[in-house]
Amino acid sequence: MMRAFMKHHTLALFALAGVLALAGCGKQESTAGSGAAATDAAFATLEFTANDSMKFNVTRAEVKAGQTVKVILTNIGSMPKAAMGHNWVLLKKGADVEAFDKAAITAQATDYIPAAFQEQIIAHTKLLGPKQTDEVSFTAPSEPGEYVFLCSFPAHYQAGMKGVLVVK
Ligand SMILES: [Cu+2]
Repeated sequence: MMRAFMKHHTLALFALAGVLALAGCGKQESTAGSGAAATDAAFATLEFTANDSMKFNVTRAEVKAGQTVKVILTNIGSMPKAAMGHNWVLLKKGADVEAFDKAAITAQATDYIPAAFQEQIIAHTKLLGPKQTDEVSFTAPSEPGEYVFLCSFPAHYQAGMKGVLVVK
């Protein structure tokens, strides 16, 4: 009885090891700053945090053209949303970032996403209060280059809450 169990157990372990070895092949991992980033040919996940000092943990991240990208933003601060809310907004190439940010100041009703600039946005998360998380998935642009992301809460971009998504 015990022997039969052991044999079965050993086989199961071998099978598991085989699966893990397969999973390890062909998968590339890369890390941008202190944020975790996992990429493969078709899919990339980028994790960002935002804090009470108006900073993203990662200010430069890379994806491949045409990749499906999932961005996860977590507000790790503790100040109230009305005073220190954060979002993650990715703008199209050639977007007027300064003008976008200026328009965002008066867009409180739409969580600081200015309606007039909707067509300059590739993707954005919700505006997050303390300890909240949101994620957004989008297709990376087909055109390689540098795309600006920012937090559009008033004054945060000016304080440095911005970064670059590099499309390779
Ligand atoms: Cu912010």
